[in-house]
Amino acid sequence: MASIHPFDPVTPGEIKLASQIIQKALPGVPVRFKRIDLQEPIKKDVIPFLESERLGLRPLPTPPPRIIQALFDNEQSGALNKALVNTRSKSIVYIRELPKHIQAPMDPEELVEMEQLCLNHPKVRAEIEKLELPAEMSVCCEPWMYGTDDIHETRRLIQCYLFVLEVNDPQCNIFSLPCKFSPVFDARSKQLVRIDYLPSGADDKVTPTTPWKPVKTVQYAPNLIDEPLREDLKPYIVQQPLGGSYTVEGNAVSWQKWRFRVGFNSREGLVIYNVTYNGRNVFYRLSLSEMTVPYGDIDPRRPYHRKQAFDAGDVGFGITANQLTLGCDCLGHIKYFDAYRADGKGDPIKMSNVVCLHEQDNGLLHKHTNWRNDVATVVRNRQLVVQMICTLANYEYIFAWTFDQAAGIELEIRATGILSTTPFDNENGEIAPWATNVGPGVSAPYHQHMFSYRIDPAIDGFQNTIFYQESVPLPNGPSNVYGAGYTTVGNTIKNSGSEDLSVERHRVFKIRNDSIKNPITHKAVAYKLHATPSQMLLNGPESFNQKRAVFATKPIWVTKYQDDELFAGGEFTNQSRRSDGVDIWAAREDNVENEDIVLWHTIGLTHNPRIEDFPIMPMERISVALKPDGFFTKNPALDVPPSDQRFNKSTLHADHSVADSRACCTPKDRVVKL
Ligand SMILES: [Cu+2]
Repeated sequence: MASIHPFDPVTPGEIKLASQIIQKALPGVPVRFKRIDLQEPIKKDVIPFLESERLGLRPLPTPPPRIIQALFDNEQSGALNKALVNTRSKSIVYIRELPKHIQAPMDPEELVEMEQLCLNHPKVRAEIEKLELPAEMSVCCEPWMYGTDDIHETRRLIQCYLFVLEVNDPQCNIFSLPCKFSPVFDARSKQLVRIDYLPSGADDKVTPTTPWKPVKTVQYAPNLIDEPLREDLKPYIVQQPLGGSYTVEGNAVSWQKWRFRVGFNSREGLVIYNVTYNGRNVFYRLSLSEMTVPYGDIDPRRPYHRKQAFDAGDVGFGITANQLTLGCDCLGHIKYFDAYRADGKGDPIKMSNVVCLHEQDNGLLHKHTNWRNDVATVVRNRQLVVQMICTLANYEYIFAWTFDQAAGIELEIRATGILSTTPFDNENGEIAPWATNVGPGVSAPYHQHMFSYRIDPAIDGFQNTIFYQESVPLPNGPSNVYGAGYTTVGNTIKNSGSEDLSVERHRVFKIRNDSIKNPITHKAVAYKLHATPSQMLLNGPESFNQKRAVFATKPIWVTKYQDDELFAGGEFTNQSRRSDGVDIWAAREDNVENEDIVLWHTIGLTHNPRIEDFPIMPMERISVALKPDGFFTKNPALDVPPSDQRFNKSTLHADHSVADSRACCTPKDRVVKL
C-alpha cells in the first residue's frame, strides 16, 4: 500500500477494507453495496506531491490519504447511503443517508436480478404466452433506467423492454423483434408496478397483446447471417519486433515526451491524470464526464417521452467497460490495464483488460518537398492510443485518447453497436416522422448522443484563463483599402458561465497561462480546443429531458475548479428531476481569470438512423483535439526521426519492379529547372 499513487484506481484491498469498515460501523444492518471507488483526491493537497514528482524532488512529500467512496443501500430501511472511508486511519469520514428521491446508479447484479424477476413474473409470463411463440423462440428482457416524468416519484423504477429471441444463440439480434408491452418494476420492493403497452403505429394508440406474426430477425453475427463471408481479405499484421516505444510503471505511462497516469473508476471508466509534456504541466485531468441519450418522439407516446439514458451517471462507463482481447479490439503491441469494482457484498470483482494502450501509425505528421530538387523531409505520425470500449445495453462506445508527437491530444469517440428499437407496424408501407424503419415490424427512433468532455487544464501551472478568438473582416477604411483585410479579435472569459461556438466567426477557445509569455509570439503560452460544433439538445426547456441535462444545451461551459464538481449532469442522475451539475456551478459567476478553472465541451451526435445502421452500426466517429497554440517556439516535432524505408520495411505490389522504387528522401535523377 505504501507505493500506491493518489490517482491509482481503487485496489481490491481497499474495496474489502472499506466494505468491512462500513459493515462494522453498522452492526446488524443488511447492506448492499452499489459502488466502491476512489474518492477524487483534494486537488490542493495532491498538487505538492505531483509537483515534487514532476521536478524530480526527493524524498517525495507524503501524499494525501487515500479516501474511498461507497454507495450502499441499507436494505432494512431502503435508504441509499454514501460513505467516505479513510484507508490510512482505517476510519469512517462520514456515512450519510441520502434523500429518498436520490437513486443510485444501476449495477450489473441488479440488471441480472431485474431481468430474471421480470421474465419469471406470472403476469409477464401470461402476457408472453399470449404471443404464442414457437417452442424454439423465447423472450429477452432489457432493463432500462426509467427516466423521469413525475417530480413526486421516489420509487426506484425499472422499465423492462422485451424482445423476441428467434434462436438460442448468444449473438442473436434481440433488437430486431421488439415486443409491444413493457413491464415496469419497483427495484426495491421487487413488485410489478404495471405493464406499459407500447404504441406501434404513428399515434399513441396501444393494442392488447396478440399472437406474434412471424417475421425474420435481421441478424448481424457471422454464424447467423444468410450470406457468405468475403474471402478476398489478406492478413494485415501490425508487427513491432522491438515492442512499443512506451514504458509503463504501475499506472504511470511515458511515451515520447509525454508523461501521464491512467486512472479508472466505475463511473467515468478511463481517466487521464497529470499530463506533462517534456516536463511541463499541460492537463491535470481529462475525462468523459457524462453522456445522455434522449430519444425523440411525438408526445404523448408513452413511455418514450422519458426514455433518456445518462450512460455515465445511471450505469457507468467503468462498470460496462469491455474486457478487451488481443488481435481483435487492438492491433500491435498492447499493454492492458485491469480494474476492480465492488459487488453487492462489498467484495472486489476483477475486470481484466478494460483499458488498452498501444501505438499506431496515422499517416504523415509533416512533410515538405523542395520541388527544385525533389528532396523531401517526411516524418510519419506515430501516436499513442489509450482506449476503452463500453457496452451500454444496445450500444457500444469506443473512447480513445490519442497522444501525438507534436504535443496534441485527441479524444475520439466512436459509436457502434445496435440501435435501440421500438415496435412499429410498417407492413403496409407506414413511415413515422420520428423514426426509420429498419426491418419488418421494427423502427429505430431518432435520438441524440450528448457527451460532456471535462478538461481540467494545467497549462504550465494551475492558474489559467480561457478566452476565445474570432476571425473577422476588417471594416473598410484606411487600414482596409482593398476590402481584403481580416484580423482576429479576442474575448477573455472573466466569469464562469456558458458560451456558444460560431463557425461563421471561426470562434476558437483557448486556455492560456498569463504568467508565462512565449518569447517569440510575445503572447501568453496556450493550448487551443479544436472543438466540434454540433447540434445541442433538441428536447425543449419544459421537458424533464432538458431539465436533467442542461449541460447538453451549450457547447462550452467554464467553471472555477471546486473539488467534487466532476460530473456535468450532477452526482446522481438516475431518475433525477433536474440537473445538479455544470450549469449550477457555472451560474455562480465565479471569477475565472487566472484561476484554477475547468473547461467543459459538449459534443453531440444527432442520430436519425440510417437503415444501414442496422442490424449493427458501422461506427460513427466524432473527435475533439487539444493542440498547443503558442506553447512552444516552433513545431515541437522537428526532432522526430524522418521516415525511412530501412526502418519501415514496406513492400512493393507485384506489378512494380525494385528499380521503380526510391528510398525516402533521395532526389530523382532529374532536376526540374524552371
Ligand atoms: Cu445513436
